[in-house]
Parts: sequence; structure tokens; C-alpha cells
Amino acid sequence: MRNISPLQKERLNYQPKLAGVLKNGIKNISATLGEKTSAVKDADAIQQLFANIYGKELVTFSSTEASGEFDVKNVGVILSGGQAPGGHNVIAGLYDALKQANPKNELFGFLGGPSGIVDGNYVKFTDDFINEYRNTGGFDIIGSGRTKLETEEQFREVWNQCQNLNINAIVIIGGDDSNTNACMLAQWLDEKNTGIQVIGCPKTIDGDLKNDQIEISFGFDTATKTYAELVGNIQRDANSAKKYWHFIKLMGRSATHVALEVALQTQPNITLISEEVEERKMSLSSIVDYITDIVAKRGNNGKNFGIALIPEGLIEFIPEMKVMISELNDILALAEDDKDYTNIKSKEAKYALITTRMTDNSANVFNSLPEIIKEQLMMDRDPHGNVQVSKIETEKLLIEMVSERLAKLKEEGKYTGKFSAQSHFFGYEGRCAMPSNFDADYCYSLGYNAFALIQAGFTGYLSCIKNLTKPATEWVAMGVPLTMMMNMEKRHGKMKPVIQKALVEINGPVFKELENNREDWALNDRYIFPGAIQYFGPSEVCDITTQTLILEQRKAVKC
Ligand code: FBP
Repeated sequence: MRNISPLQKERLNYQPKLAGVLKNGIKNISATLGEKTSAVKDADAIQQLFANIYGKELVTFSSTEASGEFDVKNVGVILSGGQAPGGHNVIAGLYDALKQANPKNELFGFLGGPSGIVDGNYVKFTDDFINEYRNTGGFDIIGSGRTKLETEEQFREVWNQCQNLNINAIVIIGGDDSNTNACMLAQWLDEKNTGIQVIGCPKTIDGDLKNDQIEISFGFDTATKTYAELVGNIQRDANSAKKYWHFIKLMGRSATHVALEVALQTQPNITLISEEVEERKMSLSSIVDYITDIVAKRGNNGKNFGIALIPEGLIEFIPEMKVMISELNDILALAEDDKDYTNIKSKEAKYALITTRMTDNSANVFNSLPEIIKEQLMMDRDPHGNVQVSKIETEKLLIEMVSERLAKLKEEGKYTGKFSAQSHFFGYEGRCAMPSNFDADYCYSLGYNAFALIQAGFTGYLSCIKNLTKPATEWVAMGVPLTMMMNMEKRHGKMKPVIQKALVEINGPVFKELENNREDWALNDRYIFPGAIQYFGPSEVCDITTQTLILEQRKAVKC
């Protein structure tokens, strides 16, 4: 075994808690079919595209008499998209269930994400191999990638690889885009009568793969606790030195669940919520006014320090930016095959051509941005057509603009403080953290449950564990049809079927909690310092889940 820290050693021995009914063992559970489902939006288009797997029933597992020996089933697993704490435990749960069902079953791990199955790069899991990764962070066990599975050739290659290895089912562990892949693959394999099943598992630190059935994606719990620890540490530093404003950008490509959760755990002075910005049609200028006002009030009271949380995806929610980025996406998608554009070498000439293809308003917005932000907006989209917002330095843009406004206020005699700012970006720091007890248990249950769905013969389903604010003994194990979560959205300039992202609800209980407190937190220092994730100790410290889950479930129970 590699050199490992004492904590890592202890964590390898941690036995994750399995969801209620799954604890009885893979041979003692049976599936019950619930109501038929439809799609969250655009049902006709989704039904047409996914004719074989559309509209299936929800599945719930319950206890049953032990069954005898199960037929051999080989499974392939893929980690897909960005890393999230707990991925290794999903694989461990899947492996343990599969071996309990029949020791002759084999688990194959495809390397480097979806491209691994297309290119036939894989490893076969053994006890020794998996045991080294139990309860660890990261996706390094088999690696991950963002290849989009959508072409006929890719699907045929997947089928070839499954035939070569006698694989009966594929488990895709991923976020909304990756589970969209899972849905397309399930449809194709079913259409061709291959008998190969596809099951997804809900992953992403962003916390936006959730709906009426999926309470939270795995990784959100650990990542937000990790960021909250760091933000808390910075708050303590700011409160000690009293000389800096810290502008902290927090990961979460689109939705603001991460920044909102971190805000509830730490109570900073300012938290921007992208969904609110969009809903209240706040322009970039009005966001700068909002921040400047708080900085100025604090400065005039002798407090030249503070903490502002900025969501990673903010720029795409500012109305004028959203329109401009959407136009830019379409223009760049067409420009890929346009020699007039690809032959241009200088970026200034590229900007000039691009802006002539925009509406006047968007061209003005684009031209008003600092050079560095223009460059970052022009970078390649990811394979799913998303702007790579992690590379856009919104926190620096805001510091620059706030600083300019404060200088004006100073000239007018309305600001007497000093503004010195530090920028931070917390994202990669949290994605591979050692999973919290919650994520370790949840992920293990998700993986185990994925095999239960395979064993029961389902395809085109997402593994689902519910009732997550209760102890694991009360968790419910389910399967949710992937088509139930889909709708049509524009990607790379074309309408495509995708899993709908869950954004922060402005009328929901989580946002309301921030809204009710933020005025107080802005001017009075109500900082909370959460400290590091604890793995051993009292349950109220080690097993507590996120404020988001607690507040949302409280509301769900009341309804
Ligand atoms: P997933 O949705 O695939 O889980 O990834 C989420 C995320 O961590 C975002 O928060 C972030 O914008 C993005 O990945 C960064 O991607 P990359 O790892 O390619 O830099």
C-alpha cells in the first residue's frame, strides 16, 4: 500500500452506512413499480427522442425473502465530468453489491471518463484494488472526462466493448450532462435490442442535479463544508487584521447552491445569488452599486474589511451579459467552419468581426468589458457547449469596478474608508476532499442501489436514495427514470435533449433564510467559523448534513 496519513488509514476502515432496506443485503430486496412518469418539460419531443425508455414507472425497493443464486452479471462503470467527493464509494458500493449477488460477477472500470468505453481502455476491479480507495476523495481510481456520447459510431463502439467483455450493464456516475449521455446510450442500446442496461448516479458538487425525486447530488455536502471551512478561516483573518476585503468566487457552473450553502454556514457580509440577479433583472452596474454601498457604509464606520461571496456562474445570469453570451455562443458555433473567422490571427480583429455579428446592445456590452474578461469569454466551450465559467475572473472584474466607484465617492466626500481587496477562487480545493460521513454513506448506498436496479432488470434509470435528513436506517432506495428529468435546451446553437438543472428558487426556504438575514450580516459582523469536517466524534458534529437539505426537507415535510 502507498504511504498514507493516519487519518486516511482510519478512513479506509470506516464502514459506510447503507440505506435502510439495502442493509438486508442484495438478495433480500425486491422492486415495486410506482406511477408512470413523463418529462419535466417538452414531453412530446422527449418521448419522440427516447421512445423505448420514456415514461417508465418510479421504482421503490422493499424487503423480501432471500432469493437463491443470481445469474452472472458483468458491469462497466464510468466516472464522468468534474470530480466530486464520494465517487470512489459509489464504485465500492456497486462492487460490494455485485459480488454479494454472485462472486463470479465482474466489475470493469473504464478509464478517463466516457472516452474510456469508446476506446476500450479499462481495468478489472479486485478486492485489493478497491480496498485502497474506500472512503477516499478524488476520481483517481479510474479517472474522469467530459466526452459527450452522442454519435452512432460512439454508441456502436460502446456496444462492441460490452460484447468483448460480456458486460450486461453500464453505470455512469455523473452530473446533468453525463446523465444526459446515460439516457441517450440507454435509448440506443434498447432500440438495438442489445439487452445492455444503463443506470446513472447523481453526482456534482454544484448541487444542481436535484428535483422532486433526487434530494441532492453527491459531493455537494463535502465540497460546501470544505469551502465553508476556508471562508470561515478567511473571515477570522479579516476580522483579525481588519484591513482587507476578500472577494471569494465559489464554484458552481450555473446554479448558486454552493455559494448559498456556504453563506448559510459562515454568514459573510455579502453574498450574490445569480438566480436573484436574473429574476430582479440586476445589471452589472446595479450589482456594483449594491456591493459599493455596503463597502462604503462599513468603511465610513471604520470597518475597512469584509467578505463577499461571488458565484462562479454569475456572469451568465446578468441580463445584458446573458443575451450577449448567448449571441456569442451562436456566433462562435458557426465561426468554427467559417474561414473569414478562422483565418484571422489577431484577437482584436476577431473581436471586431464577432461584434459586427452581434446586436448593437450586445456589441456595446462586449466592448465595455476589460480585455482579460473578453479573452476569457472567447475561450473554447466544453464538449457540452458550456462557457467555462471557472476561467472567468468575475471576482477581479467586480473588485476593479467597485474600486472605481469608491474613488468617485471619495472625490464627492461620501466615502472616508480605505479599500484594499484580495481575490480568491475556491473550486478545485473542494472537489476531491475526503468525503464527509454523509457523502461516504450516501455514495456507498447510491452505488449499491445502482446494482439493485441492474439486478432487477431496469435500464434508463437514475439511482436514487431519499429521506436523507433522517438517519441512514430510514433512507429509502429508489430508481427514477432519466427521461422524467429531461427537457429541450439550446446547446452549440441547436436544440438538444438535456437533464434540466435545478437553480436556486428565489421563493424557496433556502434563499429566504439568506434574504431574511443579509442586511444584518452586511453591516454587523455575524461571522461563523465552521472549522474542518470531522469524521470521528459526536454525531451532531460528524453526521450533520447541509442547511440546504435541512431547509428544503423541512418545507417538503410541511407541504
Ligand atoms: P460537473 O457538473 O461535471 O460535476 O462539474 C462541475 C464543476 O466542478 C463546475 O462547478 C465547474 O464550473 C466545472 O466543473 C469546472 O470544470 P473543469 O473541471 O473542466 O475545469
